[in-house]
This record gives sequence, C-alpha cells and structure tokens, in this order.
Amino acid sequence: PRFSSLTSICSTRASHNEEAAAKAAADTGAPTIFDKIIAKEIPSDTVYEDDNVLAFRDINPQAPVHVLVIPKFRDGLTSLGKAEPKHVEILGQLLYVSKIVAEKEGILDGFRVVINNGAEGCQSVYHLHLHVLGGRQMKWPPG
Ligand code: TR5
Repeated sequence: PRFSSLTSICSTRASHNEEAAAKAAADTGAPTIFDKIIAKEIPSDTVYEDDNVLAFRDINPQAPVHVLVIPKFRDGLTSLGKAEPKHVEILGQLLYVSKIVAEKEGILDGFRVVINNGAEGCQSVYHLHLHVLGGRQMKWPPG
C-alpha cells in the first residue's frame, strides 16, 4: 500500500509514543497539540506573537533555525488543502510573519518555507503551520 511505511518515511521522531501519535494523525478536525501551545498550557519557545499568529521553535528541529508559524484561530484550516476565500487574509499574514521570523533569526539571505499537506505530504499535526527553516545550506529537491 502507498502509505505503509509513511511513519518511517516522514518521521525522524525519537520516541515511539510520538511515532505512534504521528501514525495515527489524520485530518479529523479534532483539537491538536498546537491548541495547548497557543493556550500556553504547554510551554513553547516563542519567536513571534501577535493577535492572529504565533511562531515558536519546532521541538524536533531539522535545521539550526526551525520555527513553526501558525494561526491562533484554526478556523477550519487543518491543512492548506482546506483553504477557502475567507482564509486569504490569514494566509497572507502567516507568510509575512515567516519573513519576520527569518529576519529576526538572521537568515533572511537564505531560508525555506514549507507546508506539508496531508499524509503523502508528511503532515503530522492538523493545524495549518508553515515551517521556516534555515541556518544551513538547504538542498533541492527536498525529500
Ligand atoms: O509534520 P508536520 O508538517 O505536520 O509538522 C509538525 C511539526 O510539529 C513537526 O516538525 C514536529 O516536530 C512539530 N512538533 C510536534 C510537537 C511539537 C512540535 N513543535 C514544538 N512543540 C511541540 N510539542 C510540545 N509537542 C509536539 N507533539
């Protein structure tokens, strides 16, 4: 089957519990771990915050700089594939905050913004998020 080894393809997670969680991840619309991060019930290393957007360091960084940029109000945006016209403004804000994050982190001359979408795109958390990656030479094509 197409996704039989999805977890090993997509994940570099250290713990089996997290792997199990990732394997079970599906776009159910259920609350995610990011809700707890937004509510400050789980601590995160915040890089940027405003009324609509939160940016915090990825717990499993894939580059010296690896920051996640998320909308505070998911509003149906479990993934980019769920975007509708009403989301255009927040989508623009998320992209602009990615630039602010790159600037703050000193990587404006070379960085990458990634959105993983769905199982085949290796998405594991169903609350839209932009990965801002940099601080090393990136490679192309990505895996
Ligand atoms: O795989 P996708 O594109 O969905 O990205 C989800 C990202 O969330 C991964 O890069 C994870 O490393 C990251 N992640 C997962 C958790 C987490 C986190 N980043 C910061 N803090 C986190 N906490 C507290 N818990 C997580 N489960």
